[in-house]
Amino acid sequence: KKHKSCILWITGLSASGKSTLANALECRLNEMEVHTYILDGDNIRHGLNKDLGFNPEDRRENIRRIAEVAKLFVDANILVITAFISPYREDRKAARQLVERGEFIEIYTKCPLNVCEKRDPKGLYKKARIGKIYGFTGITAPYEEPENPEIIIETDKDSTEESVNKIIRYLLRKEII
Ligand code: GGZ
Repeated sequence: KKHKSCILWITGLSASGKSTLANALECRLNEMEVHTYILDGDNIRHGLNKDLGFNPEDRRENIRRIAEVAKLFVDANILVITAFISPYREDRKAARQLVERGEFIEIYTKCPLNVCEKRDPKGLYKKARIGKIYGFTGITAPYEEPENPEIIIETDKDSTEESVNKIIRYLLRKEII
């Protein structure tokens, strides 16, 4: 079955649901015989970008390299899903400009900070609050909200299934899949 490719760029706070959404989305797309690849912290920050930390310059370089890799996947006609905080508007814009218009789909996993902080699956917010992590997004480092994302998912309100449906409908409407 033939399909086009694009970058589904998921941005949002730590514990906002980026990885959960990426994985559920990949499952559904694969059922539809769409070829996908997820870029996330596990396969990027532990490999290609293991020389990078979390200061603003390193985050910028992290996102720049990820965007370049994502572009290669688009060239290979694989629908790429990225799941990084990507806190800076300017860096997301630069990523968008690497590919053709319509090939970069920004998905904002919108979730109030207090909800993310309550979830705190890795205890990182707690560590940030007591000063054991310096420069943690949302606490002591900025997160610049997307101004015009193609899709907003309110992860404290919408179920994962409904969120996946919303994205699939978007991709069908744009005739990407
Ligand atoms: C934010 C941090 C930090 C700091 C470690 N700030 O919830 P997680 O654990 O699994 O996801 C977070 C991940 C963020 O990496 P990204 O590559 O997505 O960030 S960025 O796009 O800003 O470059 C968190 C963990 O790494 N983590 N220290 N200081 N998140």
